[in-house]
Amino acid sequence: MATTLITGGTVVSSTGRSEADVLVDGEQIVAVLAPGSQLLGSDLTRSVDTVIDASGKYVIPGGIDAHTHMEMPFGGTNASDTFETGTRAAAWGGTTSIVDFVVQYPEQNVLDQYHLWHEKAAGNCAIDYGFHQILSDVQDSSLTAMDELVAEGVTSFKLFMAYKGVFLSDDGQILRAFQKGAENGAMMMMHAENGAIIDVLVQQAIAAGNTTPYYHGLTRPWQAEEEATHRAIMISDLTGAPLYVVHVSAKQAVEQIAAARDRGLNVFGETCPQYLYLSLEEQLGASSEEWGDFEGAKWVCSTPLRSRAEGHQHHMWQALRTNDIQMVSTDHCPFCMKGQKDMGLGDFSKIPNGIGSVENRMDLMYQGVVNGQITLERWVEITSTTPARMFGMYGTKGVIQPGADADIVVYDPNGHTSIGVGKAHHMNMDYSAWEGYEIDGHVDTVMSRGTVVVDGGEYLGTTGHGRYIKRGLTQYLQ
Ligand code: DUC
Ligand code: ZN
Ligand code: ZN
Ligand code: ZN
Repeated sequence: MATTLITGGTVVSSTGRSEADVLVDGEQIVAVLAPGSQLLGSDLTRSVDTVIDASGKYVIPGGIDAHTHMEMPFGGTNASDTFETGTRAAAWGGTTSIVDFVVQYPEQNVLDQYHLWHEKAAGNCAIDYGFHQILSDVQDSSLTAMDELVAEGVTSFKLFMAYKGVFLSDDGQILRAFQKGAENGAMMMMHAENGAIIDVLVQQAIAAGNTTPYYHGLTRPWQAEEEATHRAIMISDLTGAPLYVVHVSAKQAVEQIAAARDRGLNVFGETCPQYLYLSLEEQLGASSEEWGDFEGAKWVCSTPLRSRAEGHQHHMWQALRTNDIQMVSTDHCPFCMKGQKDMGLGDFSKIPNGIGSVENRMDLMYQGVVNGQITLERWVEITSTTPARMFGMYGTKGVIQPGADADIVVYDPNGHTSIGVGKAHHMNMDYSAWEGYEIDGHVDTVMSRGTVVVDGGEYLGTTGHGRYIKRGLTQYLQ
């Protein structure tokens, strides 16, 4: 099998950094060595097949984006990235694993949907992929399916407190699913927004003629997020099932999670780059020649962008530092402006909800290191190591150590990345949510299970290289 030595770089883990060479044999890391090591008396740089010079660069475990929606049917259309285009874009951005959400809508059979997602992904992914399962309108059959799915490596289940008729489960249904999670060890994930409140506010806004994208955020207030987060925590406490709150954007929701953790509960929070960098005020001010004030539709997602004046973004960075929030995923759910987002011209409630960032997460979070918001080690932790532990992949993924998959990124802190300028990105979108963002760093080389898939601005990956990750139970309980 082919051997590769990544030499001269600084290997960064969630707990520290050191100058070290990484030896890869086939699909796995076989050694992490002091620089210039001789193995069995021979000079490694001469005896390996390939040498990657990482001098002056960081060598990190490949990114794990634990929240994506490739080709998801949603909002009257489909998320615009397929598994093929979305995982290719992920690879470009230094992400080597995704965990995508199998969707079950009401009336659909959970296991049929799970098999359908395998059909969509198999043979199409550039990088490795696992699945979470979305449960809508929980029924008895959903509960028995949960046991089967855990055995298949789908060890996490997302429920919704919003989106009536689409995803919503009532509190009794949520309770029953959490009871099952407590029994089989699954991680229970929650979309924590009070949908009943939101539905009324949306109707009132539209009736009053407030139809622009800005009102999407105003009709999904932080109180609806805080209340739902609290309710989810109570159901977690009552049942003993661990809770992972997805796409947390409100500082008050963070406070609920922090308080629960202080009580010793297994409650965790995820945020996304959009809630760290973007704001409702910017959405209000967004305007273009092409779209007028509909420009703001580019950033319509749920939970919504929050007010900077209220301090949500500032608080979210702090929560990332203090581990009140444990990790960053993208909630990659891309839609084009033309033909998709524009369904909501004249009625913001018809804009498909979602932002695509799977390609940009590693860079955007690295900029947090440059800006002094998080440490280099914390960057690795929130983008790779914790996602691996949270979702039962650690050891194989999320770490550079012998025996782990050779999912490795060589990141250049002296490089530069201009995101999305002139639509220059690899996601299947006709715009970038991050156009104009400048990153003081660059993804140079990306290796997926021992195969170089991106190198020096060139794509070398292949459709179908990515394999299904059969995950174990969470390794992150406190
Ligand atoms: N939020 C989004 O923005 N898109 C997909 C589903 C969700 O909860
Ligand atoms: Zn959600
Ligand atoms: Zn999502
Ligand atoms: Zn570079």
